[in-house]
Amino acid sequence: MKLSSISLAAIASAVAVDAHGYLTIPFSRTRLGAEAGLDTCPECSILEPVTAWPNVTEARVGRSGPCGYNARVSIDYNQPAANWGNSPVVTYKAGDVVDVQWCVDNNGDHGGMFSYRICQDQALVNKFLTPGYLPTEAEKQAAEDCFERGTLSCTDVNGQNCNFSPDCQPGQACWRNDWFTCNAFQADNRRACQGVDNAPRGSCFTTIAGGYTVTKKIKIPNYVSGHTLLSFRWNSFQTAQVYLSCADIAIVGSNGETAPTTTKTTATTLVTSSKTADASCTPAATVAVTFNHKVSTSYGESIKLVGSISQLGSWNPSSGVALSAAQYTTSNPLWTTTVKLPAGTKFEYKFVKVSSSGAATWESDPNRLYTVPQSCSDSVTAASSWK
Ligand SMILES: [Cu+2]
Repeated sequence: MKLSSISLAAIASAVAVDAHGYLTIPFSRTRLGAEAGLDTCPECSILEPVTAWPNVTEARVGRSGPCGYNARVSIDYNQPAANWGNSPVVTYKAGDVVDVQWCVDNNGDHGGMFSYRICQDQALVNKFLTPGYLPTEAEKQAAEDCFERGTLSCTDVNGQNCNFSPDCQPGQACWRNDWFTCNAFQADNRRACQGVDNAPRGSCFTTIAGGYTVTKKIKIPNYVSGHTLLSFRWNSFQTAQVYLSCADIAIVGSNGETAPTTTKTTATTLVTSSKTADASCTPAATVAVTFNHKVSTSYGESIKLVGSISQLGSWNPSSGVALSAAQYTTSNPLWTTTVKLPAGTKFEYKFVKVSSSGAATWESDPNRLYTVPQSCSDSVTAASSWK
């Protein structure tokens, strides 16, 4: 039928152009870039064109590295910046099984397989933790090879379903279950990657057509580091694309022990901030969390931070934390405040615009989520823009 063939062609071309996905939990550098208003398409950090299927490890990472390069906005996430990479966003315990999540856009659910990886060579990883240093392509590939060796196998988690994608046939390179699998992208009743959770559209943030969460469990390896990286890699089934992103994490030993100073290597000479690289310090009990929020306001309006914990008013705007407009300019409409919170505190929050008459306008759903990092640093910045 002519009409349906036209609409199918339109859908196919839309899918080929639009996409895609990125790591959201733990908070990836890409997510932080989006929340800072710097990355206008966090799902668009794409390595292309490359062989993505069926040999999922064949492609060289090139400029993308293990943390991703977003050509749309010219951001290289392999290098720390003001809003990401300076301290861990979460502390895990060796041997723990934890939830991790990525977000796939409705227009770019290409199916395929994905993996979570930790490189246990701290000297290689330190190249990606050094403010002002951009790793070379050789360093990016060396780290990527290390991350592939450090693949956190799906089957390491007891009881987790590690079924193969129905698109992989015995004898194909993709017939493996250390990686995680999406459902077949052609499946009409339970689509590809979004079929993993069957969560509603908009359950996570993408800019193109609304995102769907994809949640799995990983087992944290027996490796201790005050600051390292969790890298996410998704190989598309449908397009010649690979998606890479990474999150800054810390890992303590199963009894809470931190890394001995001997794990420091010559690469730490590149590190200019001892705060972010020193794995031997004492974890901070209280962390000063600075919220930098960009939102344009009119004269008389103010911004409050309101959330699920008592320090943030227990969802009551009149008890929320007022932000300061001391640094506000028309070109950089920055509202800011710093709140001291116990390390490890988890909460939900939103920003609220309060008019001169006292009327409150809340940000749109979903609520923002935050976990105060448990790390050596006693201060951290959370950047965001009004949504
Ligand atoms: Cu895509």
